[in-house]
Amino acid sequence: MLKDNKSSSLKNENNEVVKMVLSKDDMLIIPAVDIKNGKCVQLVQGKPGTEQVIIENPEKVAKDWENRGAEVLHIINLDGAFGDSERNAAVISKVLHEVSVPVQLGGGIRTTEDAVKLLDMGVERVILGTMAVENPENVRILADEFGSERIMVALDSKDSMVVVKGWTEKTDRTAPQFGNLFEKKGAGGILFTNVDVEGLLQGFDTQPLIELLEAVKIPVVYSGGVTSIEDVAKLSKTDAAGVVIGSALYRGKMKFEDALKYQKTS
Ligand code: AMZ
Repeated sequence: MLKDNKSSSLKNENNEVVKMVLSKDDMLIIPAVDIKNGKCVQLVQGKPGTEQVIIENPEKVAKDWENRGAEVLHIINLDGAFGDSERNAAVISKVLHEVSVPVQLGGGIRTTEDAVKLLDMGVERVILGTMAVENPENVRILADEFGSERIMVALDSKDSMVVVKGWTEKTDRTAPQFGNLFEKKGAGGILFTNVDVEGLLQGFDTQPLIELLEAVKIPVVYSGGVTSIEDVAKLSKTDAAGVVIGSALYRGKMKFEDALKYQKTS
């Protein structure tokens, strides 16, 4: 695919423009490729040492999701989220080189320079967690420079409060509160993760998502505890603009092709 710099549009091999912008009218089914120590892993509630899945060559995993029909990929640099973003730099650049579909990427983007570097490398949307909480004005700076569509904020919620720094530090605000703030700062989308249920493969309650959707106008992508096809069906009845699925796909609880049946693109 060819990419127009900063225009947020891609053209495929047939010269057709591929839609990149998240929308509440759509629901994208987005596979997660979480990277730790150069490998694709799945953690339980984001805790290091709980790896349930460890696969070599994340770039091959990413390419496989693309070949199976993923229109967007969700890549997380877990070492980055825990404070060591350099560790997976080489493998992330391999992933970006390997795949053609748009990538949203987060974990360890702690300065505007980190974000600019990744956006210039072809990441479609950077996901900002800790930096957005610590310096909300950086959301504004990046949205002004690259366009809101390319700036997503992560609202990771634990016991109803937003957590940062690899989910180890609690803030004093809820997801709707930070959602309002980041929307004002120009964020184009929100990744909402329910940390309490993430990786447990036991489903989730839609209420926290619905509360966030009511508080903001920008698109919200849901993540956390999505285990069965019924969970995906449940989300398709909300205004979620997408759903990130990790453990359920890697641990055989759900077939990606079945989940794709619930994908809505306008
Ligand atoms: O699994 C974890 N412990 C974890 C995780 N998956 N911690 C953070 N993250 C993800 C967030 C967000 O997408 O969901 O990393 C991103 C935020 O990273 P940072 O470095 O910007 O706070």
